[in-house]
Amino acid sequence: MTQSLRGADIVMRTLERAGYQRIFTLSGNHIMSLFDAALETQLDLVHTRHEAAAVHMADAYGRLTGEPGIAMVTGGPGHANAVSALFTALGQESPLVLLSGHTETDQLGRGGFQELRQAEMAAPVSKMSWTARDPETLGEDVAKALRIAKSGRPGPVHLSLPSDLLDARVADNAIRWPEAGAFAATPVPLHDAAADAVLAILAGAKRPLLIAGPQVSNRSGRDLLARLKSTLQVPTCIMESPRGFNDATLGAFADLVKQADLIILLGKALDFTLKFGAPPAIDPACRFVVIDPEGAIVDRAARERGGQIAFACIADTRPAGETLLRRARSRSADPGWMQEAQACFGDRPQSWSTLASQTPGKLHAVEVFRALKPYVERDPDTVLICDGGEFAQWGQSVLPVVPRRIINGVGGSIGSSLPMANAARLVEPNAPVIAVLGDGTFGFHMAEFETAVRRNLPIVAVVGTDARWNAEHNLQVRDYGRDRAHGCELLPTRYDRVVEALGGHGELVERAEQMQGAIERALASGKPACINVMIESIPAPLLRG
Ligand SMILES: Cc1ncc(C[n+]2csc(CCOP(=O)(O)OP(=O)(O)O)c2C)c(N)n1
Ligand SMILES: [Mg+2]
Repeated sequence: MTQSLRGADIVMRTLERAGYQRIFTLSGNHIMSLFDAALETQLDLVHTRHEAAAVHMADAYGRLTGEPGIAMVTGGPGHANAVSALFTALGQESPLVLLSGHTETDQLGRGGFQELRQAEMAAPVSKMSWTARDPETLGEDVAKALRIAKSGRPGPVHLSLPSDLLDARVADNAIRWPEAGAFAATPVPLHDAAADAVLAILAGAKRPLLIAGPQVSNRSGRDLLARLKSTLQVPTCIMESPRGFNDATLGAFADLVKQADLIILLGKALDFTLKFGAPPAIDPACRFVVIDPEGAIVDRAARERGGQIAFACIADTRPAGETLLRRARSRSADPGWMQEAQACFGDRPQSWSTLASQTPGKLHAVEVFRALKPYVERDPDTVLICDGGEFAQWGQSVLPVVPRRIINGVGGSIGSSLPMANAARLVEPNAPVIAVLGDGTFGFHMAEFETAVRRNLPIVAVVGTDARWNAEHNLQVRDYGRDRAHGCELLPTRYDRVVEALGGHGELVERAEQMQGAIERALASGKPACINVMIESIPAPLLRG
């Protein structure tokens, strides 16, 4: 007798074959066959309280491991909830695959249950988005999704799975299992001649700068940049903040970039974060080298800066960096420029070391991060996640850029840090996982503390409670006047008690000297913890105008 498998079994077994152990999910009618099929595999279903949280978890997994995270949600409303989170992953070039259940094929166009044009809905926020058509080829669909997510510029990919395809039985000999190579990224190398041309241009530059894109903002990417810096003798940085030149992490970047005579964009799109490369922010005599996995991005740079482009080519970012290193000859760089760059990146106002709160019962943001700093620094594997408005900006400027730091990213979408911290805890079982977020931001996914308690994921969330959506409040004050600020008020809520009620550990901090004890107890509790710090409502630090 011929054996057979359900479409759902083919999907789950393909993921298992690809080496996966975990899927981030939330149940729903269209995907219960996949839940059932998971029982025949070693796959662990980590389920969340909102579909966007499942996607944010897959995003964090992708950023930390470099392999696509897998999110699985139900069709219609589940898919709609999940799509918002793809925006963050797309902006931050994070590889992930979103698998969404979907109305039965024969109900399409007839008002089927939770019918929605899902692939169209996900298309603008993913690298590729499609609906599976045949049960026989479901495995190939999954492999293709994984391959696209990590090829070229990494990013999210969406695949909708109609429930009738998942329920269909396919005879063993009709199943089209993907070839072993079908999971691997399709490489686009930087050829030696191209690398030599770039190095020759670099040799002629006096004040070069290498700016990389968000995809290198994890440990291996930062390591690559450090090697490029020391071998090529060129200052390097990652532009991954929607604040662009005002990214507090980059110190006096605006002063530095203004002086550059050559900017090498290594997998960094010439976009708003770089003021489109235009003067006066960047010298009109500055030349650009563009190395990017996407032809469209190379094209765009050429349209923006035409005559300033000294060289441009299509190549994968990390392998291109390695090729440059391999082809590099010793370069006699100006040590003054390297030192100046170092000083600019590290530039922080002296006054910060003594800043203190002027308000009884509330801390200055700097006091919070001064206390947190040694805990972030003491373990090289620490994962630090910064999320939200002004409070998190202070965090990003005062705390060190540890190799495993995660920020909202170029997309500037707030709210992902709690699910991301949970995913980071699964990836990193020992070192501290610390999320730094505003009180408004805390509300997006506070129910994920239930996920953390249920799954025994001891994270520490440091929440700056200023009873405000302060970043937006500050925009109102700046652009419309103090008397026209409204619609951004919150309550000074006891988020620490919310977390206690969900089974975690809570700390309330109202004075600077309480910080250290609160951090120690939170870490020692072994539970998911929230340190709720009452803070002064102050604007984000602005290092340069
Ligand atoms: C998904 C999303 N919604 C809204 C915004 C706009 N926004 C940016 S920062 C911010 C305020 C954040 O408030 P909070 O977390 O309390 O931090 P604070 O600025 O008060 O320190 C808002 C509403 C955004 N960037 N992303
Ligand atoms: Mg706030």
